[in-house]
Amino acid sequence: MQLSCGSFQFDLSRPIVMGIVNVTPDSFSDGGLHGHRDGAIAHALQLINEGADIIDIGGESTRPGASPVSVQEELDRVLPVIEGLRDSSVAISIDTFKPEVMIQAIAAGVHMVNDINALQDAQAMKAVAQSRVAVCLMHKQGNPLTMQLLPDYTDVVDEVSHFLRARINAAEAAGIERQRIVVDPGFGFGKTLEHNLALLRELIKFKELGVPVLAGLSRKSMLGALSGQDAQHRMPASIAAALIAVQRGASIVRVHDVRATVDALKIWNAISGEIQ
Ligand code: 9MG
Repeated sequence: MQLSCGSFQFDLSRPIVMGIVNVTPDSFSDGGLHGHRDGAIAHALQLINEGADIIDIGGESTRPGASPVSVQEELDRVLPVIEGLRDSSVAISIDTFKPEVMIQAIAAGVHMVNDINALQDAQAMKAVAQSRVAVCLMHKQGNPLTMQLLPDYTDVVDEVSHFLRARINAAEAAGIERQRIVVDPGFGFGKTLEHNLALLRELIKFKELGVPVLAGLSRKSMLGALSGQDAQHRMPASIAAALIAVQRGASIVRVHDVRATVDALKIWNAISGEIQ
């Protein structure tokens, strides 16, 4: 399977790693004028050095209960980081659901849009359709402020799959070629632990959608619930989850701990054939 990502072309016969860079006030600031920018760029360069294939830059937290930020605030956070990484050797992804942020990030040179809203906003769809960037269409139920209050599904795998198929069809109808599309079941986005486990157990079913599958499990609360560890101590659980996802068909894993994930995948690659 191939992924066309702006000027990058990924051959997904082996899983690839997307490293997470959150540009939020609590992430990198040392109190200085350029604390966010410099800290985020340094962190991204470290993740590239550790083997990340894609860097996902986000300026607004999407954790359950997170407060929204304005378009201008998000742009002020992410654009300087995108500009600082423009000449790096890897693909840059913008993690946003705001059309205006997508438009400016694409103009600044990103290769991918990671939209937790799956391009349901018409302006977001248009922004991606008019470009050459790849897009990750993610499923969520509700919005980050309220989504964990009462997640409800009859058959979570079936419903998420149905939603993602409809979003692929809408994206193709808008002019986004299939080779530019990735789907993601959205672990933790309006899902209970049981929903998340069902999605991971049956992840292989999402391969039927015919586009690469991205899995984001890194440090998530479902791993805390299972391991009893707080977010800072969830690396072993995150590596296990990434390996299970890859074994069940994920082509891209979105992670905080790039070096450890890359090492684990080297072992997986050594004993596996191509992804089925
Ligand atoms: C922004 N973000 C946080 N978690 C995520 C996940 O699981 N997938 C994607 N695509 N984006 C995520």
